[in-house]
Amino acid sequence: MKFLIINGPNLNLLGKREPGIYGQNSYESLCERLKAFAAAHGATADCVQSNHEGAIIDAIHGAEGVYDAIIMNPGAYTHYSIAILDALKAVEVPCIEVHLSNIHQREEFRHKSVTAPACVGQICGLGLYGYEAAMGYFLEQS
Ligand code: CA2
Repeated sequence: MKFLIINGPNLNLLGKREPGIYGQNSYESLCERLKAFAAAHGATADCVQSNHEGAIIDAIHGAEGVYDAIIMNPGAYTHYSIAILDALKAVEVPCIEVHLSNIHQREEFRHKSVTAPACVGQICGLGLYGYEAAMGYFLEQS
């Protein structure tokens, strides 16, 4: 299986700020870990991070016919990007939404995901493991 891992705004700062919420691992180590997990299961994972909504939409469009599944943490776009919701609906590549933190234990405005309805499912609160759990789900389905 070929996975595309998309991380949205500010996730490039992982490990540099707010370690109490997002953990101590850097974005680079997250990608290394996910690539290693994929390889250990006979799969591949490409990682993309952007602070720009349009670039995320382009990555989703570009996944069609190239990747078997998307695993995406849309960051704060989760809570208001109808454009990302529409992009997910426009492609046939299945997506699981992942959040490092438990968005339901946080501010009210983080409880709602506008993008999750276009996803197979949503995993939150499990830190980096959430991305591996998402890959594990797709691997088991294949
Ligand atoms: O819990 C998650 O994974 C979030 O998607 C992270 C987003 C937040 O807006 C969502 O509500 C939940 C924020 C990502 C910010 O990432 C940072 C990482 C390190 C330091 C500062 C920000």
